[in-house]
Amino acid sequence: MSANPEIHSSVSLRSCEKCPLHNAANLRRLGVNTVGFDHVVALLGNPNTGKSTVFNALTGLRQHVGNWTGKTVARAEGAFHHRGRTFKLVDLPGAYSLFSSSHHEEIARDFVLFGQPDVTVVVVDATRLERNLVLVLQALEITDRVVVALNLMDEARRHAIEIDVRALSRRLGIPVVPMAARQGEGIPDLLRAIEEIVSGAFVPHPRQVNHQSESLERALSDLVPQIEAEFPHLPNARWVALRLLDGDHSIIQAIREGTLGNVDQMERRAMPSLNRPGLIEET
Ligand SMILES: Nc1nc2c(ncn2[C@@H]2O[C@H](COP(=O)(O)OP(=O)(O)OP(=O)(O)O)[C@@H](O)[C@H]2O)c(=O)[nH]1
Ligand SMILES: [Mg+2]
Repeated sequence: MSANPEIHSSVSLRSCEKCPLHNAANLRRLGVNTVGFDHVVALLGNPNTGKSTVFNALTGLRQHVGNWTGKTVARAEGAFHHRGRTFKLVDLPGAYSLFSSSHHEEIARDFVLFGQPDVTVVVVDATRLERNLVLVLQALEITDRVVVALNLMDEARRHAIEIDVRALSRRLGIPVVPMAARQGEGIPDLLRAIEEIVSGAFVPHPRQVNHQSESLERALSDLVPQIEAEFPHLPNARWVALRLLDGDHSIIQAIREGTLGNVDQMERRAMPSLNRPGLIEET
């Protein structure tokens, strides 16, 4: 066990002397105790990229992990403490896109859009970078405060896939942290990147895809003020307007029902049979 009392005050790590997470000094895993949190961090990503593995490493909880897609079906919440700040960490179901609308993808999208996370960590499969970057760029349309957790680097190395992490970070304008979460590799760097964003030490200047046309901009300038008037607390009315113009049924329905922006109500509608909590247990 660790000489550092900070690591083990709440939930113990098994055989931790050998793992790199042992070196994540100042990490205190708080399990399900999210009381009095200072910041919210969301874990977004394609299915099966290691989101729940990261979640478990940081909170000490045991979200379901396995090598097939679609294991996490609803939002799961836990907490950790790092260098004077308490974070609520939210594990989300896997999503290929924030535009498509399987129920699981809706839950992930609604949380990133309306849950107002202080940082959204997009967990990316380093062996499928190109496909995974679609979601990163979509997340950047909703929020600037994104960190890419470039996970499964051990697999990438095994397949001799080389990634210029610095260039990727520069091109995206956000931190990119190489990781092998199952082995605990990169966890301290991920914590540092999250801290730099919430403290303002790093201000992301994300690359955004400009795909708007003049007619679309006109439609948006008509629609956005109406949405803002009706839902004054929405964090990103422009994105909602884009979804409406695209005919997104779940957003249209949420507006009709008056639930737009309420993540709990929207999640219950996406998954009526949902019975939370019950997905996680402490180690
Ligand atoms: N080799 C390797 N495997 C990993 C790593 N991180 C996670 N895994 C494995 O990848 C599989 C998927 O991990 P999960 O944490 O369940 O992935 P997820 O993104 O939560 O999956 P969904 O909830 O289904 O979207 C599991 O078998 C993990 O043990 C890593 O860095 N390297
Ligand atoms: Mg999961």
